[in-house]
Amino acid sequence: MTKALEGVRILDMTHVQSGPTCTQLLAWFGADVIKVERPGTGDATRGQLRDVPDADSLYFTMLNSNKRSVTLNTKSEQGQAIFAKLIASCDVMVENFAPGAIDRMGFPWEKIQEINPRMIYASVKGFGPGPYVDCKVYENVAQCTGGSASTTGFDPGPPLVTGAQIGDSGTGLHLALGIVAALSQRETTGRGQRVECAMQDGVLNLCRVKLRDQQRLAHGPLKEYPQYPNGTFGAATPRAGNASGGGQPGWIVKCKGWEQDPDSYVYVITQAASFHELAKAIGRADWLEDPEWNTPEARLPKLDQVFEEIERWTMTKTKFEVMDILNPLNVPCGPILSMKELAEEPSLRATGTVVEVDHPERGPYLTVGNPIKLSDSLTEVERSPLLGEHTDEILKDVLGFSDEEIAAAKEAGAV
Ligand code: CAO
Repeated sequence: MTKALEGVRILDMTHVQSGPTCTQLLAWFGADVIKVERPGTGDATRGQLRDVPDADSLYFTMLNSNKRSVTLNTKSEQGQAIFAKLIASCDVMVENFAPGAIDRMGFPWEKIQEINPRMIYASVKGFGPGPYVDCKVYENVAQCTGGSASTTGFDPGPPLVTGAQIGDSGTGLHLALGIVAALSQRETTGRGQRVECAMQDGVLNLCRVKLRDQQRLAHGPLKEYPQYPNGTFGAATPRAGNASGGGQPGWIVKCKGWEQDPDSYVYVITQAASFHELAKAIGRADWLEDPEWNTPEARLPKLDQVFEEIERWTMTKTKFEVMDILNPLNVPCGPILSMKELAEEPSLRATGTVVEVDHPERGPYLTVGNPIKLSDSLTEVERSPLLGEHTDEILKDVLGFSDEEIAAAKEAGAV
């Protein structure tokens, strides 16, 4: 079976998380991803948060599956000559260095286009053009500057960052889509182009509904927010705690065992269409006859009491029992699953969303496989490469170097 991106060769100049998530996805779709790393050290994440001494960290291995690694000193003269040959031989170049780093290596966009007019040059930066364009940015900075932190957490309470890596992995996803779109356009124009994603923009895109709410504020209180009707609204979209983002009220409630297990909770949505079933299930059929409770409008100012009643019931059940009872009643709900539970979940293993791969230095490890399933381009997750594992192979097969030329490049410290 072929793969969707078979025949596409990626010059992967990415490091840390945002760029590598993008090129890992492209590799899973069949692209030949050549990861260029600095000789000796490589991607800094190889050595960060190490759990096994002297072995590539999970930080690195979980973000660099299915890639080939070549070491190259892009600041040496010989290294730059090799880099230019790689640019000429690839379809896409992806990088997420600090602003201007590739230019400082001597490869501004104009030069890249000159070497290879079909090249698609994709970059992640913290910010787009504007006052912060030159800043270095990590995940949580992006969450804070993209609108996520100001709208996450409880009111009152400080802004909160989320565990989902919406700045890094989120922007990597955006970039991957841009690259695939540019590859498609190249089919008709024959030209490459620049693809740029700013982490601030990516986070804001994922916080789109919060900018929606900012504009709704001008027309009255946000009735689905916990601040309504007993709290106050300020000038900006407030933090909504665990309230449901849509028009259907939801909240996280405790389940049996919550005193010992920090994840013994379930999210329950009290959508109007199935409220009568929910009320009966929790032993409050009386609500259905009572005008104080039997319409969404009547319940809205008393949602805290509705969820207190639901919690009284859920605290007598495990989160999985709640699922088993409420799902057949069409009551949308979801257990709070821990990372341990997700790692052990058989259905995620069966679909390849959680995969175990073997690694020569560290042995077997778990990784998150491709969450995007194509019926005609199956993903086989392979381990990440060791530093420079494919240097000789790439110089020989991609660039046509002879053994003598490879030896000379090594001698000069270029690879
Ligand atoms: N050979 C020689 N030099 C190399 C090289 C190679 N193969 N690969 C990288 N380098 C050099 C770069 O040219 C750069 O040198 P200069 O500073 O002299 O131009 C240097 O290594 C380091 O690059 P950097 O500034 O990008 O690295 P950093 O650790 O200081 O910053 C980060 C890291 C992530 C903050 C920054 O790269 C950044 O802001 N990137 C864009 C936004 C982004 O992707 N952030 C998400 C990161 S994941 O949380």
